[in-house]
Amino acid sequence: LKEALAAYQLNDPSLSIEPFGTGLINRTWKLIDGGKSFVLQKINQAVFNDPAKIDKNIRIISTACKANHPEQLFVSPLPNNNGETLTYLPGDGYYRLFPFVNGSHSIDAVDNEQQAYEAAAQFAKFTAALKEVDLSQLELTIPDFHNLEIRYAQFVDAMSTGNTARVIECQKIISRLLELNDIVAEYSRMLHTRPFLKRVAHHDTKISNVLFDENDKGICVVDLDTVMPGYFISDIGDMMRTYLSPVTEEEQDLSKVFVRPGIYKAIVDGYLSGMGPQLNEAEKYSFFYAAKFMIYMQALRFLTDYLRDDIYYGAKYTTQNLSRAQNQLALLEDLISREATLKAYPFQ
Ligand code: GN1
Ligand code: MG
Repeated sequence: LKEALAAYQLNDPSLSIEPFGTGLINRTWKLIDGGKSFVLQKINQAVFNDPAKIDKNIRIISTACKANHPEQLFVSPLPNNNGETLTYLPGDGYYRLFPFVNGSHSIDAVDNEQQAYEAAAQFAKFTAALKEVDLSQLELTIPDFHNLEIRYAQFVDAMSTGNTARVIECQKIISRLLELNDIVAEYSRMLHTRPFLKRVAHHDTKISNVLFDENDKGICVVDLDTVMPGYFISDIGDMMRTYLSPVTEEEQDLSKVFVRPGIYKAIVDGYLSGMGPQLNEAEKYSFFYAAKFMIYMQALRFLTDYLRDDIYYGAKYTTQNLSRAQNQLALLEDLISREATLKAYPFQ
């Protein structure tokens, strides 16, 4: 990391460097340089093939946010020695450095309704603050990132082109995911009838992407690599996916994976607190669909990766991506079993 650090004049031999966070795609380190702390990140170029697009989007949204909502904290990448917010090291890759927000912490699983409410309110505030951004200015950092038709097609393709032994091993979960493809049909209807508006969406609203203060109040959102035009179901969906269950997507004991209705309500309420006035009727009635959409898509993505020998997410143990897919399917099954009561909220 020496060269990357030198690009930011971080040359002090006493600098401490430690791997940081639980992200699956980029590599992240926390640095402590005397009294100052930073977060250094190396961008995964197999996933983000044009990091300049990320840099451009962050510049656009940070400018808009600072102009219209100076009170809102926005963590922008710091300039390197050349004044650029993206550092390219030939033969190595792309890096950026962020200030560490003092007094902040993140969590990997939601313990209580306040955390869920606060996180949802932060993501709502984020999209609401960027209402004026011209969407045509923003780059698609990963085209079709949350396009469920395409994710489904990739899954079906992996069944014939993937690792044959794994395809056979996974027959049961494959059949169930195929059976649930009404969720894709509903997405297709949505694409054609366009009930949802495009806005600046975060596209990775997992709980670890929210900074909290010591009283569990939300400070701001981070991880802006997939910020691009999108639908609110992406953001609501990923909150539901990662906050509803008391355990993370890594949990292998499926009896611990279930939906907490109080958390569902806290997400809806928190999101409406910032975005209520902007959502249209169709959107307000689609919170439940958003949850189904994202949990199903993530189950497909993990299983597709397992069938393709873990080329996207990698795996710390052989069946990790299969087990993540099973975890997501268990969550989806429990969600679907509660459809009648959850869907009614908050429209009794
Ligand atoms: C990836 O790297 P991380 O943890 O922020 C993925 C998300 C998935 C998530 C699952 C660019 O996010 O879409 O929901 O893993 N990001 C990308 O944990 O694929
Ligand atoms: Mg991310």
